[in-house]
Amino acid sequence: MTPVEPLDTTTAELLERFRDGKIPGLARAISVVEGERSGFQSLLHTVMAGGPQAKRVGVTGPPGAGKSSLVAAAATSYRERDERVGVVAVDPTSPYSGGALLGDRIRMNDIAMDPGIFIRSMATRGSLGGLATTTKEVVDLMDGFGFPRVLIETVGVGQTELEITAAADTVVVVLVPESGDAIQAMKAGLMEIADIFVVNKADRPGSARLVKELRQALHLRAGSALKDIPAHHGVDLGQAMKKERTTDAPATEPEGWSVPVLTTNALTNDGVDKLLRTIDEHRSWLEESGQLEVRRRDRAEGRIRDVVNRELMRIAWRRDEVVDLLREGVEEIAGGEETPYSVARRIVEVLLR
Ligand SMILES: Nc1nc2c(ncn2[C@@H]2O[C@H](COP(=O)(O)OP(=O)(O)OP(=O)(O)O)[C@@H](O)[C@H]2O)c(=O)[nH]1
Ligand SMILES: [Mg+2]
Repeated sequence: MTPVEPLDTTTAELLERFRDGKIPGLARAISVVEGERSGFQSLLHTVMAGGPQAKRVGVTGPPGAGKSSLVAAAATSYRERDERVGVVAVDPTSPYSGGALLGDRIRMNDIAMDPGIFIRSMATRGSLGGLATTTKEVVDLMDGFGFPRVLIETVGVGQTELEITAAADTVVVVLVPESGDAIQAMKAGLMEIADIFVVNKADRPGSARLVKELRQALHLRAGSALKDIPAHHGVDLGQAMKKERTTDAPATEPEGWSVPVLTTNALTNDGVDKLLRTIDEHRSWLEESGQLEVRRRDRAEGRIRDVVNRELMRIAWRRDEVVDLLREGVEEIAGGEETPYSVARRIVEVLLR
């Protein structure tokens, strides 16, 4: 394996605590990575050397849909089964930290004492508006620490919602009757990213209608996917599509996973067991179909790009020569001699020299 840079003594000591399974070691490693402190790349490199192991489940959806409540319910259920679980929440409102959410489910004392669960809320978003590279790195730390399952909550606001696929193997999209109809979900690109749809707040009016609409939308999508396949082997596609649209069976994706639409009430736990079973079923499908490998490769590619972008930016803005050109350029632009484009070009030329 290509070495990154040798571990300094502080990082080596930290790694030792981390490897010992000490929660403070994990917390410290997260701070180092979040702060991009010295040695963080070597730390991640060492931790990730074994490849991904954890089952990564992303939970996304519009603000207030009940994502945190569902994640808390799921985490509680895993703990009851003695499964260790890590939670990463990109959640500006962060109900976890105050214990408001988990308080009545797991006593905060128990959580503090329980090395089997670790929750990290992050208010960070990437500089480009997507899921921050740091967030994905924290997921990797939890994986490397040995949590067999990592739940990732991201609040869906437009495009960033779609980025959950860059961190999770299984994507659960949580909607509520108030969040709009299936057409909106389609427009937002949610049909493409959802492995499982959950209509939460099933106690509220309109949830049955949303479930029905989502199922119809999924059928339509499966139908149009079918339409793209050239007709051969004498299959009557028109007939097949008609049949599919009228059945009540879940829509089948081309690769063979039927995106289910489930209902939950995160306050009473209704439907949560079924959701957890479905997540496991999706896992089995990922493994058996080879999709897990495909997704992991896509993620690896995305991560290489992320890290190269970040490294290039560091290299660029750390060079005195570049900073000088920047300062001069600002003056030249003010004097009407240059534009940001001519200045940027000069900087890039210096970097590539
Ligand atoms: N009636 C009802 N209320 C729910 C249900 N699930 C969650 N809530 C309530 O909805 C509110 C938002 O829940 P959260 O779990 O914080 O939702 P969230 O999607 O994590 O919210 P953000 O992270 O802020 O986007 C809270 O007041 C919950 O108690 C449900 O199934 N039924
Ligand atoms: Mg939340």
